[in-house]
Amino acid sequence: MSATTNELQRRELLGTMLLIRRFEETGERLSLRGQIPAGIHPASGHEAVAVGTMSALQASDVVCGTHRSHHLALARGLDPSRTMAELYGKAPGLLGGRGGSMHLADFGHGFYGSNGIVGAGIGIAMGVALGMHMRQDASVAVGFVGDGGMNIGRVWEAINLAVIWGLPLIVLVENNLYAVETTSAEVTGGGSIVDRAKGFGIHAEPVDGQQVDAVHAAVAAARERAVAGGGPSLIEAETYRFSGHGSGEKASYRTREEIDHQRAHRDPIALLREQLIDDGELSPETFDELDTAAQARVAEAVAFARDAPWPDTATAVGGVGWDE
Ligand SMILES: Cc1ncc(C[n+]2csc(CCOP(=O)(O)OP(=O)(O)O)c2C)c(N)n1
Ligand SMILES: [Mg+2]
Repeated sequence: MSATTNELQRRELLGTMLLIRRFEETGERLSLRGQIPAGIHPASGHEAVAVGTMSALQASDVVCGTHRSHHLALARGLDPSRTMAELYGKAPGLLGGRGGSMHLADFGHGFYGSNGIVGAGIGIAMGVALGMHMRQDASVAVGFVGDGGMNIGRVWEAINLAVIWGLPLIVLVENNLYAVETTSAEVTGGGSIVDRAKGFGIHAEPVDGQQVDAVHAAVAAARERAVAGGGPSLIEAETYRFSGHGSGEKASYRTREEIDHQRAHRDPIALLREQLIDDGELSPETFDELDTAAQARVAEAVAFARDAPWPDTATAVGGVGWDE
């Protein structure tokens, strides 16, 4: 994969970003109606980070997510119907309906899971990268983490090990400015995640997380460096979540004006749409067709999940494959 995306690719990336947006909007609605049992952490607004990253990876690479990972799963190519079925807790879900939103995984697609423990994905990705290093695989492990997760001690332990062992690890920070209701700028000592990372000796750089091309280029370069033996990288992608921390949140920690401003000027889908139209690579009609296709795919996923059977209660104790 090249460091820049071509015309066809960029339309495909836009289609996947629309799929994510429609999936998240629908998921939030269904969660509020109680059809998806439990809340979810929607990632509307984070689409360019997910799609820009995954488009720069190879099939042999491994991705570890966070508690907010539907966008990562879909961008990695996991089946939308089985992903939605997992949110519903139904048997054909990715993990047999036993995990739910925070436990999406598909090892066959190199997706080692979303994770309810903040920061845990970096330790898992570091371990995967160690395995790749020992086997001399030309692959990388990407661990996603939020700005809040960058204040977790074990994240830095994992980064330190990756640096001293020269592991093919990419730490992808989705800095959406908040950790639940906490403003990240107020709790980030030193003021900069990238500067803190440099102190650990890891190659670190910021990227505009709302520009899919910029994310793709940064990850492609980090990947190239890692497989050439250049060690780990940290990429801090500035993004924004348009929804609350979880579905149904009544937010008092940020203003309506801020959200409206972000939606008007920093929507990654609108930015890519504009760019492609300006470059003569997309017409408004083609955009609408991509959007209609995304909505139809999500409707199909919802129907699949709604009509699917529940997991067999006889296998509930100990889980699938449990040996008495
Ligand atoms: C170890 C741990 N501490 C606290 C929590 C509770 N918690 C869940 S999400 C979250 C905020 C995470 O913020 P950030 O890393 O910025 O990710 P974002 O939600 O913004 O995507 C917290 C504190 C948790 N799940 N795990
Ligand atoms: Mg955050």
